Amino acid sequence: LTLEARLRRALAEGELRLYYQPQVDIASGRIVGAEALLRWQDPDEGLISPDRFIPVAESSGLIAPIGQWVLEEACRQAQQWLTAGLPALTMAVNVSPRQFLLGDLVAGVGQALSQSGFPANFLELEITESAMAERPEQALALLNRLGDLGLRLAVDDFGTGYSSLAHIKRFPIDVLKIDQGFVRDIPESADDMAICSAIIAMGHSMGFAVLAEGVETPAQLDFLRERGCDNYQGYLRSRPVPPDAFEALLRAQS
Ligand code: G
Ligand code: G
Ligand code: MN
Ligand code: NA
Repeated sequence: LTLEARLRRALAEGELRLYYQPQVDIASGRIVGAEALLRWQDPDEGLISPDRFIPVAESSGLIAPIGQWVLEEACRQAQQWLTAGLPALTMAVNVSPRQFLLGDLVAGVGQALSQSGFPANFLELEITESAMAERPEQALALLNRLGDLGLRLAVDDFGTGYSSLAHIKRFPIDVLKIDQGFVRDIPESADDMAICSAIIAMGHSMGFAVLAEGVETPAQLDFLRERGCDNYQGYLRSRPVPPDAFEALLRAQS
């Protein structure tokens, strides 16, 4: 069986899972959000990383039903935590470049929100800057329609793609996510520290919140706090974990 055929079966047989990684408010240390990260629990191979199957999903068109499943499952889970009385969280969902430009994303998001009852203003879509830059006029129209639904928009992997600040400025963006590649070598790399400082200052001056990814050490966190970065994700707080483990993290702080 090809990977594509196996992936098609995985979707039908319910072998896809969402893991969740905390998004932490740097000032208070509290978990204020979750990024949903897709996993494939294959009966033979075990857990398969999205790095292996998202490209296949994108080239085969399976990204549409898989992306829709992710949206619906993330909203369902977030609403369940809300109903259970846990503090409200932003739920961040990755949207692949192909899924972004496919066209029916607005309808799909609307459906995930209405069937779950999850409030739109707590849903955040993560879109890479390259996906936004590929067809900027189409992206602007789409981002405006998504923004009109009331949800939040984040630029994923910021600093690594081919975006122009002229576009970013016109897009209805809420959050810049600093790519983990700029965080990894702090505090050894003066260049990376300068880049992070610049992104934080520029993001704030344009009215965006800034989140740093891939934070693994207290020294990295101290640097980001000192520079006024708003939020972080990374192994320092937690790896992406299954829903029950994430819920335990939430209960431990409430
Ligand atoms: O979770 P890491 O855990 O290994 O994710 C690897 C890559 O897969 C990252 O680039 C991440 O953005 C991407 N990814 C994870 N989950 C999803 C998803 O639900 N949809 C899309 N399009 N990409 C995802
Ligand atoms: O492309 P995106 O930024 O959505 O993907 C996030 C990826 O980063 C996932 O594969 C996730 O598991 C991984 N990740 C999250 N936190 C850390 C971290 O602290 N260190 C490293 N090396 N990877 C991380
Ligand atoms: Mn992401
Ligand atoms: Na990222």
